[in-house]
Amino acid sequence: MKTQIAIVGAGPAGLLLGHLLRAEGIDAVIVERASADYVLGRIRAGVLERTTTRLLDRLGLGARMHAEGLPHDGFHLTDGERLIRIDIAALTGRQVVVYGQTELTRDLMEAAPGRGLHIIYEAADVALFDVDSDAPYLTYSKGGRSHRIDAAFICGCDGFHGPSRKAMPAAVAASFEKLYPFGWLGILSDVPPCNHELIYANHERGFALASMRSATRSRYYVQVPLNEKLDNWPDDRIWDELAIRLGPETAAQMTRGPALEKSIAPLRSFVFEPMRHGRLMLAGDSAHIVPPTGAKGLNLAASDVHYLSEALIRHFRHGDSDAIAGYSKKALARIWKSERFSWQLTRLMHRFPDNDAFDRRMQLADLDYIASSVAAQTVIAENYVGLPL
Ligand code: RFL
Ligand code: PHB
Repeated sequence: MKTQIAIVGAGPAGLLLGHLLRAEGIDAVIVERASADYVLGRIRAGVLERTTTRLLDRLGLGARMHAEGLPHDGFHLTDGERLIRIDIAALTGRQVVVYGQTELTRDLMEAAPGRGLHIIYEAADVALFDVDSDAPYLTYSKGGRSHRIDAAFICGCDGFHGPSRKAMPAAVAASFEKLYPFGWLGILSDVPPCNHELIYANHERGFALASMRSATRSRYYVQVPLNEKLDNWPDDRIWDELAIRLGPETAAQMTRGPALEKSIAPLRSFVFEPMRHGRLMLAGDSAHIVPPTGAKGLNLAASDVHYLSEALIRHFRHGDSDAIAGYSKKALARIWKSERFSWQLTRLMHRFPDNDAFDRRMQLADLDYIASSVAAQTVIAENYVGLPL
């Protein structure tokens, strides 16, 4: 098969990129290792910045997000005792929208056939070749046969564990990584949220987050040690721990229910540079990871593909390849600022095993300062709603 752009991975980055290219009449084919149901079964992000919602609107695919998504004017930080509201609407004039990654992914997947975006699911053994030549290609196997796709460019949107980043020669690349000594245990339950806005809590026992997917579906997280076993956390223990960490006022509003999904995700900061080599470009989690504390991962994937689609469109429309050459630098400038924000918020809100009493007092003083300073709240708000493209 021959196409203009071969995309590896049908997560948010690959799907959004495919649609943005198709909207300009550029041919794109996505190869995805998993089945559509498997991709939709992964419970992940929940908070969309305006840069992300605007992309969906531009594609004319925002109807369900506007109907079912929950616009939020603010969120809360707490030290387990008092709530500090960050009024993002008043401080920045913008909102965020709570709309699950699974819903956004479903909207993009369902619209694909009608827009000529070809997605090949269950494509095994994807391998990339000749990415530094004018004729890159990839191969995959499906149905017991091996297949080949020739393309003008290959876009690696295959997440942290995919093959695209590994196809970049080590000699031209550098990676930067920070592993955190804890993970987030997430629980999804069909109970009403405890608050109409998100609450990020720093309790002496560790971090907790109260989030949601809808007026009847809640998403909560608690910080747990790295390598913690899910078996150690029956539902009741999670609810008890949330009640302690979120504080008595919030706990009084919390409805408990059975877990629809429970999982533990490790926390990591990671950046890979550069994001382009020859005719291979990376976007989303394949090039960078942020800890989920700032809700930036999916939104960064969206801003990457915004830059990348613009560069590819300029190449095909105007024969201008400067934009492709400049893609990595442009995307990385925004990525590093989101890395910084996610890292800072993670440090502010979590209990680190080597924290001593002084470190704890520093966190509390930081929260106290934020509570009293509009300037400090503005810094948090403007990062949370998303920096300009
Ligand atoms: P994805 O979503 O990982 O998609 C990559 C796709 O590539 C496929 N793939 C392959 N395909 C073909 N061949 C191979 N060999 C392949 N290997 C992999 C995979 O099957 C998959 O379908 O990456 P993408 O598109 O870059 O999107 C990134 C986001 O998914 C991620 O950044 C966010 O989920 C992060 N994140 C959050 N982001 C936010 O913006 N706001 C949030 O509130 C938020 N909360 C979260 C999060 C991530 C979490 N976890 C579990 C990591 C909460 C959690 C708990
Ligand atoms: C979520 O609802 O899954 C969520 C919300 C905010 C975050 C991370 C995850 O910062």
